[in-house]
Amino acid sequence: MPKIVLHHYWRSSCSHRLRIALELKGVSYEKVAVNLLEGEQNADAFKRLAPRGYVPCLEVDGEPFVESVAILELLEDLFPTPALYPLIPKERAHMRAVVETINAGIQPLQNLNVLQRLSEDQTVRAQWVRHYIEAGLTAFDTLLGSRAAAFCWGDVPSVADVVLVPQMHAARRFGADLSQLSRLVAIDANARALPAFARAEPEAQPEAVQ
Ligand SMILES: N[C@@H](CCC(=O)N[C@@H](CS)C(=O)NCC(=O)O)C(=O)O
Repeated sequence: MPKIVLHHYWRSSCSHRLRIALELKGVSYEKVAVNLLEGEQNADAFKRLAPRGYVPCLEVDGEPFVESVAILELLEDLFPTPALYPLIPKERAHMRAVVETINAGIQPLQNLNVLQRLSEDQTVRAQWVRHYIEAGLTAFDTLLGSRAAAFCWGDVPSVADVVLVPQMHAARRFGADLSQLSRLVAIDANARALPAFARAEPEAQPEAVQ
């Protein structure tokens, strides 16, 4: 078993994705907290691991990896069971597309330094974020089509749930309107009822501020 170290922030949705995947796959790992509100992501020591100054960063036997979705694929390769991606190429491509509606279509637009550059006004920031969350999650739900059941892709958790749950957490935090997204609300609740998802929750991290 390689030595795995996760550099993360408790409320970062990209970090939350990796905690879920590591827990689902039963991988033992150490956590190093990076406090984004105190600017620790911009410290030289952290930027030597993650040059853009973003969490998460995952060290595998001392080798740093960045970009959470690339890391999810690395974890799938290193720890294939339980599988979080479909094996059928077209289904795998559809799942990657669903993942990107959040990874590329929502998360970058709610990122801390983007909001700081956008406006000092919390109301402006909230309206901006809610727009992208509601539009992106609506597309996510449509793309799931008839695959959705207890989870996004049928009856077992997949990488689609791994990215959905952190995004739903952020949606609630930013006050997005989820009234038209009852299917995603139910899937999110089903996933969070599982111990692996519960252990990965932001509020379950020791440094969480309530
Ligand atoms: N595409 C990157 C995005 C990483 C990212 O945006 N991380 C956020 C937290 S979720 C961050 O570290 N923000 C620090 C900042 O904005 O200064 C990934 O998926 O890992």
